[in-house]
Amino acid sequence: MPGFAVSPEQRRAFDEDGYFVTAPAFSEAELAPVRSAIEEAWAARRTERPRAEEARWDRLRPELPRLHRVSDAAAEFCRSPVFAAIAAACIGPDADMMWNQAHVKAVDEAGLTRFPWHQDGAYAQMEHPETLSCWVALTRCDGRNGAMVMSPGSHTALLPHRWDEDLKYLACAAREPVHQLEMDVGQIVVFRATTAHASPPNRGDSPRFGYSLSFSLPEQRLLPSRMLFGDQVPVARGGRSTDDVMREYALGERGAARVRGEAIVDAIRRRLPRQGAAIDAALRVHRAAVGAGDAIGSRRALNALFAISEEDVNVNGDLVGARNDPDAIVREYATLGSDITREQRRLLLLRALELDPDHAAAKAELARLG
Ligand SMILES: O=C(O)CCC(=O)C(=O)O
Repeated sequence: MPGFAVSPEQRRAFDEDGYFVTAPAFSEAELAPVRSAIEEAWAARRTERPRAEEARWDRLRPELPRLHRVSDAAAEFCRSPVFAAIAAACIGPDADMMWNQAHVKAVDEAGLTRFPWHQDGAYAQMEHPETLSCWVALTRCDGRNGAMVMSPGSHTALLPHRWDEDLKYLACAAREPVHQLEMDVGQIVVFRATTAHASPPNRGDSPRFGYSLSFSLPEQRLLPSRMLFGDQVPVARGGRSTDDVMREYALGERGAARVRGEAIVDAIRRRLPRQGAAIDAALRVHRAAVGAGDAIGSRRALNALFAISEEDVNVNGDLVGARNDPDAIVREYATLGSDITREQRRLLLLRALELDPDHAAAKAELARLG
């Protein structure tokens, strides 16, 4: 949205309350293709896991991660100048999107569409304290259909969390005061990784759609493992949107554009050492599209560039690399039935050990697996 900016009051609220809510930053028309991508991913998810317990979650409260890899609309949404402006105001002139996922709440059954109180930092604690999440309303949200509830001032420390087996989510104690948001389509709640939030069940009569994206400094690492985290999609460099920087880089402009463009490309090459050919191909397509003045083609080429990944494997309905909590992995492992292979089991345990090389239970299970 041209002219989108974070106001001084919003920036102050980010420091003092741990969050702020923007005016509508996207129109219904801008969000329509994003919502279609979510609906498509949700429909696909509902065919993936036949076991009744998992199928119930996929139907009621699916989390649909990394849509930027499968949908042009989602990829372009993630790199929107709106998020570049938020990142520039709250993180700094250089920022990456680390993670994106849609949250759907179907019409509730048995209270299962609620999210318990939690801090996103409990799932993925980053080195950089200014790490933030943007939760975008794709349907109007209020108390009836499960709008977000925030706890102002809760962001000063990471709280202890435990696994809520009923809701399959990490949960902390509720923190007073709490404030339930009412959000129109296109509004964003921007909050710190340590801001506690929750949401009640969807008691409305149609699904509620939200999209959550997290941003931090480039090449952020998880604590305590210091592993690089997430997708590292650049959204802002030198306070400018990635698409602008990459366009100037493709046009061969000298100076800052060239330095920033080269740094973006070098970082991708370092992270994906086996994908040199795919990276070169996407850059060639991008350069040709920019040269031809083809705005859609150049955006699509960047979508393809930032979707390149080392092979990640889907196990039990989620990408292995999407799991960030070694304890949760080992608990999940213990409940798995016979419908995943030995190799998939091994990959899960290896992921737990990647996150915490000293995880005793993961080590023991891996030894048992042989
Ligand atoms: O979609 C919701 O209601 C909650 C999502 C959430 O807790 C999050 O994005 O961290």
